[in-house]
Amino acid sequence: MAYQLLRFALASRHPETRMFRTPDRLGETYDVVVIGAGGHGLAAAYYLARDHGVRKVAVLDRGYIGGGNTGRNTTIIRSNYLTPEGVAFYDQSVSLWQDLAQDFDLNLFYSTRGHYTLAHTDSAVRTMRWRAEVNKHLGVRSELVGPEEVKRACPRIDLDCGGHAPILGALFHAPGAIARHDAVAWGYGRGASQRGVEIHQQTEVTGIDVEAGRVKGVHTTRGYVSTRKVLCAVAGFTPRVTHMVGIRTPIYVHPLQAMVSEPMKPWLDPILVSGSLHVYVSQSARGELVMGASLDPYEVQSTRSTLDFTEGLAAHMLDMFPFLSHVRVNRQWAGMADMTPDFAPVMGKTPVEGFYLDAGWGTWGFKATPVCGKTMSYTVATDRTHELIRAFSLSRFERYELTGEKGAASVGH
Ligand code: PYC
Repeated sequence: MAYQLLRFALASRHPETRMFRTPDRLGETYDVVVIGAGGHGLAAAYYLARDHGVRKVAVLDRGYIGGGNTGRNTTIIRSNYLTPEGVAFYDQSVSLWQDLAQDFDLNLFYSTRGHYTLAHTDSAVRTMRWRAEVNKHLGVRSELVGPEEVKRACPRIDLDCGGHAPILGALFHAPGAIARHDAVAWGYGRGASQRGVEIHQQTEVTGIDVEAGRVKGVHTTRGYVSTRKVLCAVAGFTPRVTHMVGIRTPIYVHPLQAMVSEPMKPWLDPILVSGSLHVYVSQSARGELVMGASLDPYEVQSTRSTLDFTEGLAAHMLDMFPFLSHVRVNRQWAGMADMTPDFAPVMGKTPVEGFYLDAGWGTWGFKATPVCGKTMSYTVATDRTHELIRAFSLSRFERYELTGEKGAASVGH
């Protein structure tokens, strides 16, 4: 490694190509247009090209790759869900994650930490037990543990939480992990670009032509392209895009904020989540505490940050870790979360032929990036719904067959 680095540093011409090509012009026609160059859109484009031989694909983004929720989340990866459909889906994602760095030949800083969802009330303990049993039944490693195990894994925690919310137990999920979020978008972007996919940044979709119930083309700020298939993977912008094809969804958009502390020496190995205190936290490879809370309590399409959020989250962090009282917050930011009534995503075909949705990712989308790419590329390429996403169809809301995952959301919303 040292030799490689030295050779690279001394080379007169840098042999590394750019991560992805940026074509000058938008083409006139594509087999598939993907709206949204976040992890999900790029992953779908990557697997469309790699697994299905569909290479005439354009990925369009009004901003830059990974600039939406891919680059704004707190990077937690887990599969300890509540419904059998959710567990099977996210478990497949965790398996894909584990091979992704090798697949890309790119370091994603994937780090398995173990994930504790703390229970502060009897009813939370019951839900954790329920999740543990569903997980075990489906071969996913989860178990209910007592407070002493939480203390062993995280000696700096105050189990009493300042007397506000004593910890009664936790759901421990050994495969829980974190990863470098930008690198995931770059890895998928590079792999897709190498296979002929075009990535067009700063190219906003302004309209979608639908004739006789099927997609015909896409209007953008850089011209019109004709296509018979459009995949919408735009996180908090979903209602704006579905409006263009006349589809209604029950998705509503709330901001979700996060923040990081100044770097510290490593002291927090696992990922901790507290539903009652509305906190999730892990320590990154850089030593920063990466922290988030629940959604902002009002529907608004904005990525502004608020002091309210910082104060509220800091107070709850101090309940668990009073020794942090002198640690500074370095940055804060927000994303826009596509919330659904049952806290499960909306994926697959829609009433408009050729228009596919990868949406409703609320506060749970990053971990699903690889499996979304796999299942959506299959669905778009074959026009058949992938088995793993049947429970997430848009039509479930008409059939009143919801996939209730609220009890497995990272914090109470
Ligand atoms: O679903 O694990 C999760 C999560 C963590 C932060 C926000 N959501």
